[in-house]
This record gives sequence, C-alpha cells and structure tokens, in this order.
Amino acid sequence: MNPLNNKIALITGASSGIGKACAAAFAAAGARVILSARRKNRLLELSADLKAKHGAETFIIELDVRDNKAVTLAFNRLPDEWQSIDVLVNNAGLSRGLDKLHEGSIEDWEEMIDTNVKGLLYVSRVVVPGMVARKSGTIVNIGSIAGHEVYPKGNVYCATKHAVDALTKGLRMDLVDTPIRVCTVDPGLVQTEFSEVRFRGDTERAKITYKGYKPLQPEDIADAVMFCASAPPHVQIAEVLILPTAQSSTTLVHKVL
Ligand code: NDP
Ligand code: 8X3
Repeated sequence: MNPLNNKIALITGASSGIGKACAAAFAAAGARVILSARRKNRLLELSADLKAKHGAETFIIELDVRDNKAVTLAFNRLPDEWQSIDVLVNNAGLSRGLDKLHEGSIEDWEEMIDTNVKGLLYVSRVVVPGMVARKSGTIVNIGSIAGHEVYPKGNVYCATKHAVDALTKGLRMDLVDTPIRVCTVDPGLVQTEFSEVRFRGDTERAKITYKGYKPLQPEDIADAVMFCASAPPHVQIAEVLILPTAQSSTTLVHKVL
C-alpha cells in the first residue's frame, strides 16, 4: 500500500501549477488533501476533479497566506478529522517584475516578501506545532534554483528564495530531535502561470520564457515532492535541485529558436 494512503496533505497554492500537480499526486496516492489558495473557484473545480478521478477526499481553505490572522484562524479551526496534517507543502509563491533593484517597485517587493517568506512562516508556525505534538510529519518547502543563485534583475525574488533555503535549514536544525522531516524541492524553469504572474498578464512575454527548449512541467516537481513525502521514516531528502535538461544555471538555458 502507498505510504501516503489516508494521510493528510496540506498544499498551499493548490489552485495552479506546481501546487495543483502536487494535489493531484497526493490524491492519486490515496491521501486526503487540504487545498488552499485565494481563488476558491479553482479549488472547487480541482476538488471535483480529484473526487471524480481518484475518489479523493479534499477540504478547501480559501486563504491569502499573507494574512497571518486568517492563516492562524483557518488552521486552528480545522474540523477534527482534518487536524492531523501529515505533510505540509509550502508552495504558495510568486515573482513580480524583473527590474534593476534601484528601479524596482516597492509594492512588488512587498508582495514577494510577504508571500514567499512571511506566508511560508505563518503557515509553518501554525501547522508544525501539531506535527511536533504528534511526533510525525514531513514539511516540503518549494524553493527554487533562485535560492541557490542570483540572476540579473532577479534581486528580490532571489532574496526570498534564499530566505526559503535558510528557513528550511533552520527548521531542520530546530526539529532534529524529532521524527519530523524538513525537505526543500528547488526547481529551475517550470511551465506554469509563474511568468504570467511575474509579467502581470503579458502572455507573449511570459511565453518567451518557455520557448526553444523543453521546460519542466508541474508534474515533474510533484514527483520530487512525492519522493520526499513517501521516503521511509528514517530518510530525510534534505534538498532536491531539479532542472530542465536544457538548463544548467539560472542564466544558461540552451534554446533553439
Ligand atoms: P503559479 O502561478 O502557477 O502558482 C502559484 C500558486 O501560488 C497559485 O496557486 C496561487 O494561488 C498561489 N499563491 C500566490 N500568492 C498567494 C497568496 N498570497 N496566498 C495564497 N496562495 C497564493 O506558479 P508555480 O506553480 O510555478 O509556483 C509555485 C511555487 O513554485 C512558487 O513558490 C514559485 O516561487 C516556485 N517556483 C516556480 C518555478 C517556475 O519556474 N514556475 C521555479 C522555481 C520555483 P492564488 O492566486 O489562487 O492564491
Ligand atoms: C523560478 C525560477 O529562474 O525564473 O523560481 O527564477 S526562475
């Protein structure tokens, strides 16, 4: 039997891209899945789809991870049967803009820092204590190659993903005397809505990001998350850096246009 059968997985940012693919992968493995994001309609559609395809049980939480009060309330008020979260996938995140730092938008910076760093912290702060009390759990943070390297004009987004890397390492230290595992899955270029969000709906500019090579697909990242979550209890997959074959660094992508 799949080790994730009947386990509870919480996915933040389940309405799109990597989070949506993770939700589908956990559902296919027999897990019960808490789907969280701001766009409730998408979560409702996904929930119906997972029910039809996998008979999956899901629980929807419409949530902006930047709102600490709402985050705390949502997870403190979970129905009894959804409280014992086994796997937390901290995936909600975004980039805004691609600008030189001295020309950047402060609103963009705040949105990235509030979502990618503070949102991950808020969710972890309310979910991890339950794991500690139950002496069981796996946390998978979605970092990025941008948490390993900085690229031109990536300044603040890269800083947020370096922060995710530091928080993952720090949490792993803080939980070393518990059975809880802390993992990070760090993708390179994945074809999702990420670039549309970064370029605020400029579809043509977003498309160029994924042109001329085969980018990763959200399911490729979900596979890595499942690898972390379904490893035997004594195995902690600390870090997975996963790139398209045509990418060797943030700035070197072999494109045939
Ligand atoms: P998508 O834009 O497709 O998905 C982003 C998800 O995050 C959506 O479900 C969105 O839901 C959610 N989200 C964004 N802001 C918030 C918020 N304030 N509160 C709650 N949920 C939020 O992009 P990806 O799937 O690519 O991104 C997922 C993660 O992967 C991010 O952390 C990103 O940094 C990381 N990543 C992506 C890479 C890529 O190339 N695509 C590479 C490396 C890392 P909603 O808008 O409904 O709230
Ligand atoms: C997303 C990957 O290289 O676009 O984290 O920043 S990149």
